[in-house]
Amino acid sequence: MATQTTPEIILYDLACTKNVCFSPVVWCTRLMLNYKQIPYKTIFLEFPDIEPTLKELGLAPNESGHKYTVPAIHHVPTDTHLMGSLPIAEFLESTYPDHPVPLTSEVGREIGTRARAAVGPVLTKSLMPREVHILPPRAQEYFRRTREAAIGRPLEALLDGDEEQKRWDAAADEVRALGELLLARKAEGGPFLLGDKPSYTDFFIAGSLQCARTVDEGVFERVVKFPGYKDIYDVCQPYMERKD
Ligand SMILES: N[C@@H](CCC(=O)N[C@@H](CS)C(=O)NCC(=O)O)C(=O)O
Repeated sequence: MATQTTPEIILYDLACTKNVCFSPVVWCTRLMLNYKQIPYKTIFLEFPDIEPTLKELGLAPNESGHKYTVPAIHHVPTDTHLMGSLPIAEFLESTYPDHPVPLTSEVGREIGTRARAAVGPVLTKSLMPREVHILPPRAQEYFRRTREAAIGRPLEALLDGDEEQKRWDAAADEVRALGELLLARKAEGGPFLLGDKPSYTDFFIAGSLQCARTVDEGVFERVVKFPGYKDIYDVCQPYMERKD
C-alpha cells in the first residue's frame, strides 16, 4: 500500500515472493513505524543484495553474525542511516516520541529471554525449511547455501520423520509456561503486556508470530494453540495492517 505522504523513513526489508514483510526483526521496526504513524517507504531486498546495498549506503558492518542485515533505515530529514532492529527502535523512540513505545522493562526482558530460549530454536527449525519456498530464486540459492552450511545438513532434514513433532513435544512445557506468563500480564490490566498501550515486547511477540504465519499457517498454529500468544497477536493487528 503506497503512502501519499512524503516518506521520512526508507525501510530496507527482506524480499519474499508474497511481497510483504515476513522477517520477525523487520516486523519489530515496521510495527513501530505503523504504530507511530511515521510516513515511510519500503525497499525490499533479496538476501544476496542486502550486503552490497547497505555497504553502498555507507553503513558499517555488524560486529558479529552476518555483516549486513535488515532492518536498516534511512532517516531522510537528518540523512541518518542505521542498521539493526534495536538501534533503530532507540532512534525512532527518541526522534518520534509521540505514541511512546517502552523498549525495555523487567517483564519484557524475562519474556524476551524465555521466548528466545524456548520458542526461538524450535520455531526457527520449523520455519527454515519452509521459508526457502517463499524466497525468489537467487535468494533461495543464497539461503539454502548459508543455512545448510550453518546447520550442517539439508534444510529438509529438519523435517525428517517425526523429528519436528518431537522438537515441539520437547518444547511444549516451556512454550506453555511462557504463554501463561503472557496471560498473567493481561490479567493485570492489559490488553497489552504493560497495560493499555503496546511495548516493544508486544511487537516482538506479534512480529514473530506474523513471520510464522506468512511462512506457514501450520507453524503459526503450533504456537497459537497454546494460550496467551494469540491475544498479543490479535491486539497488535491494527499495527500490522500495512505489510509492505
Ligand atoms: N540482530 C539483528 C538481526 C538481523 C537479521 O539477522 N536479519 C536477517 C533477516 S531476518 C538478515 O538480514 N540476514 C542477512 C543474511 O542472512 O545475509 C537485528 O535485530 O536487526
